[in-house]
Amino acid sequence: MSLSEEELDEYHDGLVRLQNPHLELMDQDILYHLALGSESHDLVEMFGDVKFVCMGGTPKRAEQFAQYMMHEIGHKLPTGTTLVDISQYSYRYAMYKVGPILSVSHGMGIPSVGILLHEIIKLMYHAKVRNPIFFRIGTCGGIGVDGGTVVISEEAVDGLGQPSFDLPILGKVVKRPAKVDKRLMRDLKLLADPNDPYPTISGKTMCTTDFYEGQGRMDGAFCCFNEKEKMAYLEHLRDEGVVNIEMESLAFTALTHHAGIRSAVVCVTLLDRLKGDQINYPKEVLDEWQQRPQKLVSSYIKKFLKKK
Ligand code: R2B
Ligand code: URA
Repeated sequence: MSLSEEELDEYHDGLVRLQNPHLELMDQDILYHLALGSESHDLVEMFGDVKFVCMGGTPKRAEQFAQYMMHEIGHKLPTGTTLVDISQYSYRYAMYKVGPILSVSHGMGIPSVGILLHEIIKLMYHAKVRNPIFFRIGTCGGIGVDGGTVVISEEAVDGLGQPSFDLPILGKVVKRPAKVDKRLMRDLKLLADPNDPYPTISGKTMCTTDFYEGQGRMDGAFCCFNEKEKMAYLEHLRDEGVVNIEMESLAFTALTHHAGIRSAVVCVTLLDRLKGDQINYPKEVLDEWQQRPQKLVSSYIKKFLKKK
C-alpha cells in the first residue's frame, strides 16, 4: 500500500519515510550499488542539502548534466577540487553532486532503475533530506511525433497497457500504481519555451522490458510478427494516447509514488516509430536532442531555487 494524500499531509516535516521496519534494527545499511554506507559515510553531511535527484541512462549523461547544472546555477566547487563520481568504486552507477542537485545514472531497464531507486530513497532517508523531487531525464521512441520532441509523461503503462508496476515478491505479484505527480507535470509543461524550435508535449508513456520485439521492432535478432501486425499495434498504441515508448518510467513513477516522493519523467524522442525502427540520426543531432529535456528540468530547478 502506498501512502494516501492524508497520510502524506500528516508528514509536515517532509522527511522521506521508508516503509520497512527492518532497517531500524540493522547496525548499518550498506548502499552496495552506490558504494556508500550509513556508518562508513556521514550521509547527512554529504547529502543533507539535496533537493533534486536527476536520473538518466548513462554515466556520461549524468556527468554532463552535472557540469551543465553547475554552470546553470552558478555553483562553485571548493578550490582545488573537481567534480567526482561519488559512486565510482561501485562500478555500477555514476553519481555527481552539484549543490542541491544529485545527478545519477540508472542504466537500462526496470531492474536497473529499481535497484537504484531503493538505494537512492534510502540515501534520502539516511541523509534526512526533506521533500526531494526526482526527475528521470531520458530518451525514448516517439509514436507519431518527430525525433527531437520533448515528452513529459502524463501516465506510465506497461507493455499490456496496465498503469501499474507489477513485481513478483515471495511468489506473489505485488502491484504498485505508476502514478505521475500531475502538478509537477503541469509546472514543467508551463516552463517549455515557446521560442524553442521543437515541440514539448505530454502524453501516455509505454514502458517495456525489451527494446526490440517488446517495442514492436523488426530489427532485433528475433522477430515473431510481420510489418502489417507491427503497424497495426503501433497505430493502436497511438489511438490509445501513447506518445512515447521507453524502459524505466513504470518503476520510476511507481516507486517514487510509493515512497511519497514527487517525480516527473521527461524524455526526448530519438525517432518516430511509425516511420521506422533504427535510430540513424548523426551523433551531433542526437547529442543536441538529449540536451532538450535537460534544459526543461534546469528551468524548473532554477525557478525553484530562485523562489527560496
Ligand atoms: C531509453 O533508451 C534506452 C534504450 O536504448 C532505455 O534505457 C530507454 O528507456
Ligand atoms: N529508447 C527506447 O526505449 N526506445 C527507443 O525507441 C528509443 C530510445
